[in-house]
Amino acid sequence: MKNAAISELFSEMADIMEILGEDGFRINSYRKVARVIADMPTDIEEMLATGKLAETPGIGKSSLAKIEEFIKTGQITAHQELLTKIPQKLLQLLKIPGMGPKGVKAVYENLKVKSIADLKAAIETGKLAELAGFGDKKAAIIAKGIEFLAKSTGRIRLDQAFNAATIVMGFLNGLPGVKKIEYAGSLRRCAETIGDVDILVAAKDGKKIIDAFVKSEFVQEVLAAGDTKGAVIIKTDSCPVHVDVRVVPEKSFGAAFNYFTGSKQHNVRLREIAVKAKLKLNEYGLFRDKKMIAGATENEIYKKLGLDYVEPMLREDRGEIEAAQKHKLPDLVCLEDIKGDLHIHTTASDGSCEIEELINAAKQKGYQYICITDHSPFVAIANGLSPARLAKQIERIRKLNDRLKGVTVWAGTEVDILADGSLDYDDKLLAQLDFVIGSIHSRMSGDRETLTKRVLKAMDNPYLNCIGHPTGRLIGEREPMDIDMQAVIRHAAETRTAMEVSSNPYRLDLKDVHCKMAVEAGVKLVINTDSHKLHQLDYMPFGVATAARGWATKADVLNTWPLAKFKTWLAGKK
Ligand code: DGT
Ligand code: CA
Ligand code: CA
Ligand code: ZN
Repeated sequence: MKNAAISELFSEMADIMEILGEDGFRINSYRKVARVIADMPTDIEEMLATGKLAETPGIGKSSLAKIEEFIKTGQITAHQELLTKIPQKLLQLLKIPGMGPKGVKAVYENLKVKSIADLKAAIETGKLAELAGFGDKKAAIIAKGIEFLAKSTGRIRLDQAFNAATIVMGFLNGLPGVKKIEYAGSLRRCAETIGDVDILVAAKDGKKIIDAFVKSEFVQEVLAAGDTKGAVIIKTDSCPVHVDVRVVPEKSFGAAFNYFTGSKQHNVRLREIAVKAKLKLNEYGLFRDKKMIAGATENEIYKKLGLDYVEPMLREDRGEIEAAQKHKLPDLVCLEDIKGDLHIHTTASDGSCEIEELINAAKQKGYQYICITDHSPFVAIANGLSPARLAKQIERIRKLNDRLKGVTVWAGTEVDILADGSLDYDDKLLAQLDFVIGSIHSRMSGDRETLTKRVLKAMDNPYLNCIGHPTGRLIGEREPMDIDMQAVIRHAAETRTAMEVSSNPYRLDLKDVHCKMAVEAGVKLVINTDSHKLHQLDYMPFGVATAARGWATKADVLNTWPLAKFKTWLAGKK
């Protein structure tokens, strides 16, 4: 689908026009087109062919012509022309967290900044801080943003890695002689970012498979191609991805699967246990002298080492080896346990779905309940609901519920936690809701003490049920807030406040180690998607995996509970 690429071109055109100070009305219409296309669930080419694109609100004649041009030629002349009007490296400034088109325009016009290097210099000489609209604080944030950008290591998000694995596995699946295919490495462990994707194939003739793999059409660059291993960079919709493919004999598949799943630290511990038992463990099998005693499956390897089977999500050497020896591994929460999604936005604020669409989607997923949680007024850019609009929404949801079968819709909110720790609706209104998530969306760069106090104070509100995306990080884009998580978790236990695990692959917030702290403190988790679009409801497995990496069981996760039990728990706070 060319949707993403076209949407990006329109927003880039809008960015350039904004930097050049062109007509605001046109800029907005380009942004609108970008948004409409990004939200479009069907292939834009198909929409164009069937004439549906021309009827889509927000897409005028001139945009239509540009889209048509892109589909025919792979570029848009107007875009190319805009690019000639600005310095080549200027757009890179937009990648810095804290810099928008307005900021870029200001530094370009007033300080002649044409690149990130120029901007760095302007920060060092203090010129940026002197510029109207910036100041010391903002300059410091931007300096941090530049550092952050430089540090980003090329690791990719879980969703991007899964897409890449799907492409490659789909291809390998069609090759003759392939007995088994699995993904291993950090992807199988569902780590929060992925360095490269490791795929394992069981087959006799490795060379044939590697040859076919490195020649496949999605390959952009071949890094290595041997008899049993190929390493390449593949093209995907979102980014280039490094993929390693290894071919092993079927009788060693379990040993290889175990070895290449890692983590390295977990492997080291396993090998130590083997050595103590006078055995040898490597990627070919578990051996006593020269005799292989296990290797075809992971299960038999763990068993022969005297361990219970360890789920990949736990293989980080964070106590799982000891627990496996004592038969004390947790029975991890899994996707099938999830009974509802409790953080979803609708068109009332900044979501793109109607409540009715969400109900249908929830039914398809077999959920028993969902909760609608639009924003509160403080986040004006997200069209947060005024108290009156929220009251109306509550009424509407109650009416809808009367007619519903099989699934219950809760009226909720994602209310802003304001700078002083108070909530953005009054208690009287909050009291009418089924579920209240409180989140921080402003002044996120405050100091540790201020931010921690702010969260603790919010939890004291008797109507607050859950802290949403507690650290506010965006993987690869924004650092987490500096918060004393130990203190927050302790207070969550004291106030019967749950902590959210956001399944959005940019967030995964709480992260795994914080989930484990929460679980150990007896704090309940809620695994949500924070969906703004329909397809984002599918993010749930990422959150479940993150909670599982934090050793969470079904009992630790409120939205695996039956409705009545959940309600009773919630009632206990007030
Ligand atoms: P990544 O790709 O950085 O996200 O992380 P992994 O865990 O996928 O690491 P990768 O791709 O370098 O290697 C895959 C697995 O292979 C790793 O989890 C464990 C195993 N492995 C790789 N190198 C070593 C090593 O030097 N020693 C041991 N014991 N295992 C290794
Ligand atoms: Ca890897
Ligand atoms: Ca690798
Ligand atoms: Zn949200």
